[in-house]
Amino acid sequence: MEAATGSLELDLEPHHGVERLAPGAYVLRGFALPCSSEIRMALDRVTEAAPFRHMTTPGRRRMSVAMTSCGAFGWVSDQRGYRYEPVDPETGRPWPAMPETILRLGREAAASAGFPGFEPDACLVNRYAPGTKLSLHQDKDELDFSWPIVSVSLGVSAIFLFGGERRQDPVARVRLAHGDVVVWGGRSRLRYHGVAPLGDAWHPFAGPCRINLTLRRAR
Ligand code: MD3
Ligand code: FE
Repeated sequence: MEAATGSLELDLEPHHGVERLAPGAYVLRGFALPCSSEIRMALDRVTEAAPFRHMTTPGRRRMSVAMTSCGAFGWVSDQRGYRYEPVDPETGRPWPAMPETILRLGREAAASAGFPGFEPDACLVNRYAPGTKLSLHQDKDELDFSWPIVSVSLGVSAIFLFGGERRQDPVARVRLAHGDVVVWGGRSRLRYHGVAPLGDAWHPFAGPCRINLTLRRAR
């Protein structure tokens, strides 16, 4: 600190370390903790307007993850395929707006990982009950892969499966706990990933469930 020259360092917020998982993939442990109760209330408003539902894959399989969305676009899967839509097919209404607290978290996490200017227009909300898993897949329904995806883990911890660029590549296992934020960009943006079956546990945020938010630039 340089009190005499007036160059004071501002250090009001606790400092979060940014841990690199892989080129372009950064874990911000606990980054969402300061706003978790605001997110909890915001999610109640989102799921009141656009309730969680189990979508169907193009191969007619029911997904075990319950999903909804907020923002200008929501992610939809049905027999016709995967895509982003401005209207929720269940309610016939536009998806609920992205809550300001979630939008701000997404911008700040992306900037902290070296992606300034990220303005998500879609937030997919995934809910995992005990035993729910998400099979290995790539996220490629977005227009521009130069934008990262920001994921926010809430509630019960999960083992995240982080593969490579090909489905058969080896898979690393990473535990993601309540409040952890991961930014997936650059060379990691198109890597295969999934979630191992959720264990039986309890967390005050969502009881037996894990909630994951993924903030995306869809268009
Ligand atoms: C790595 N969700 O919604 S978030 C999904 O925990 C999804 O609900 C998981 O995969 C979940 O599509 C994982 C972490 C994540 C999200 C996007 C990625 C990891 C990623 C894109 C590229 C590489
Ligand atoms: Fe994904």
